[in-house]
Formats: sequence, C-alpha cells, structure tokens
Amino acid sequence: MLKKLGRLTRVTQDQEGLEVPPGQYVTEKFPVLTFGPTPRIDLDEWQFTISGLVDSEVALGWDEFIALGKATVDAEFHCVTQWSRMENRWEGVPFEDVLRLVTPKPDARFVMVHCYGGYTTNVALEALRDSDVLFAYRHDGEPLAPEHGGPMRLVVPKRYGWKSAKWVNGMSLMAEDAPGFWEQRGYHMEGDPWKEQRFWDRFG
Ligand SMILES: Nc1nc2c(c(=O)[nH]1)N[C@H]1C(S)=C(S)[C@@H](COP(=O)(O)O)O[C@H]1N2
Ligand SMILES: [Mo]
Repeated sequence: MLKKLGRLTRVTQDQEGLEVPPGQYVTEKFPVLTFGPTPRIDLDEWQFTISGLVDSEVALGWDEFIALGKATVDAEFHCVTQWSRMENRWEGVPFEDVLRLVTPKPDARFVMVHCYGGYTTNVALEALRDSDVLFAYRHDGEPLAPEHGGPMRLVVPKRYGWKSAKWVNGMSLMAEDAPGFWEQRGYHMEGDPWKEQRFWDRFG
C-alpha cells in the first residue's frame, strides 16, 4: 500500500518494484545536501592525493585521474535524512582503478576521504573495493553539477549518502577506523542503509 506524505511516498518498493531500505521515502527529485558552501574548483588546479599507509604517496591532476579508467554505474542513493533517489546513472573512474596506483601496506583497512572545503568521511577499504564504487564526474548523462559535487565526487551506493563525499581531493589509508565529519557528530561508522545504520551508539 502506498501512503502519500507530501511530495514523498512512503514505500517498501518503488513504482518500478525496486526495494527501498527501511525507513526511507522515494523521491524523484535530486535534493542537495551540503554542510557549508559549495566550493568552486578549477580543473587546472584540481588535484587528488593518495596518502597514509601506501608504499609511496601519489598526487594526480585532472587529466591523469580521468585517464585511469571509466565505468558507468546505475545505482540507488539513500540519504540518512530519509530520501532515496532510486535511479541514478553515474559515470566516472572506478575506485579500484585509482587504488591500483599504490600498494597499500598490509595493515591498511580503512580510508579517510578528503574534500575541498574540509569535509571528510571514513569508509572501510573493503567496502570501497566493491565494483559499484566510483569517483563520478557525470550524473544522468550530464556533467556533475557543482552543488552535487562537481567536478568529482565519490559514490558508494551501498552506504548512506554522507559517505558519497562531494568535491573529493584525496584519500588517506589507515590501520584503525577514525570518524569523519558526520561520524564525529554521531553518524554511524559504517552506514549501511539496509541495516539502518544511521547513528552510532558508542555504548550500545
Ligand atoms: N564534501 C561534502 N560531501 C558531502 C556532503 C557535504 O556536506 N560535503 N553531504 C553528504 C550528504 S549528507 C549527502 S546525503 C550527499 C548528498 O549528495 P547530493 O547533494 O548530491 O544529493 O552528499 C554527501 N557528501
Ligand atoms: Mo545525507
């Protein structure tokens, strides 16, 4: 049964029959969810750095980064504020093609993703190595808009949206998990929408 709640529809399946994670509402729109202003980054100055527990650190410019690989991923997008946008076509560089540039140290198990503007988020390296994870620069056939993370954002479809960091400029490999921007403010360290891992109860 579909129950209309304003512009959003409370469902366990969307109109196409796709399953929606618990507690989420489907929207056809693409809301913008950003803490703080939208950074504007010139492609000539854009840089991506891989640091931390790697054999040697790497810094890449835009053209080098784009040349690493190309994939198209159709994926759901689930924000912890309860909206889900079920159909998104992302085009970009697969995470695995970026990781291939370095040799992670054996104890590297977590990644801190860094962004222009100072936002950070932590994700397990294993979760990022999933074949649907990519650094995206196109969305639904258009260049990725600045408010949605253009020129380049991370997309981690199997995690809540706050792990899909916008305006990425680097990642650091770590042995121990450490909280990023929202994780420091109570959001879950893993954030799997199918397990409804919204908030982190450090004592629970
Ligand atoms: N750099 C940065 N990335 C970010 C955010 C942010 O505030 N800054 N917000 C996150 C949150 S909470 C969500 S739900 C998604 C929203 O992506 P959208 O604005 O493209 O819908 O971006 C995530 N990535
Ligand atoms: Mo979000």
